[in-house]
Amino acid sequence: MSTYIIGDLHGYHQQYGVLLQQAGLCDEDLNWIGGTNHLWLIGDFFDRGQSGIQCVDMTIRLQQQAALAGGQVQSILGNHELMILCAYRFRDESTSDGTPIVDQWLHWGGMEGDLLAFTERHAAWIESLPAMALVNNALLQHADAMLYINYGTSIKQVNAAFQALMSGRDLRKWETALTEFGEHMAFCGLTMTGKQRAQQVLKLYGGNVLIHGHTPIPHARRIDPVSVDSAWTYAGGACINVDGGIYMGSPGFVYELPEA
Ligand SMILES: [Mn+2]
Repeated sequence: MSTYIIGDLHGYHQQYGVLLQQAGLCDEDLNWIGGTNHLWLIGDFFDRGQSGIQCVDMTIRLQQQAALAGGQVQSILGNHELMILCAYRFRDESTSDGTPIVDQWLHWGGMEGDLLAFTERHAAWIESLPAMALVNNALLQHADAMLYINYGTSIKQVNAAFQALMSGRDLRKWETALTEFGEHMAFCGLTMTGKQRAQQVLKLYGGNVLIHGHTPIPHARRIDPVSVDSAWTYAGGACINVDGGIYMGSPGFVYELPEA
């Protein structure tokens, strides 16, 4: 049994299908042939590209097929899932500075077609996603940001706090969380500072390596997206970025997580 991780899809379902076939997890009709293998998505299915809903629908279908085969498909919550859910739940309301929620979401890269196709089923699926998970002694979280510490000091607490936030209707709390998710590259910057932050997070939540998406590797490394076809290990080996930057033109990749 192997565990695979796919990074931020941002509405590129065709590239998602290509990656699943390349990894031997799906056939050409995009049915699960991955047997008992495990697949994790790191979040950010929506926005920028046109087909966020298709990315999620494919994932839900694969979850059902994989479960029948004794495998698993799971996902971490990304900030763009929180954004579209916010646009769906609060579509007639405005941000604290008076911007209509839907306008704000469009500004963040929202695609109108996704919101039109969004149903209560998609909302329930997003609300069930964990913000963090420990898999093979690797800590999986969507963002290279420090916000998780504001939600709890254990993975269980953080996941419960995000689930409470998403089932609640306090728009100001959603705004706070989305603002906090705006942080990127908390584990980069000055090498020692970034590495120390990553080690702090790992010490708190467990795991010997922190795996995240959220910041496209071509952006973080200032390299050509077309050349990005593998994960980026940095901060002295403490962090692995799995966001290839598919929406920027990277072919993307599937990261195989070593066994613990
Ligand atoms: Mn993100």
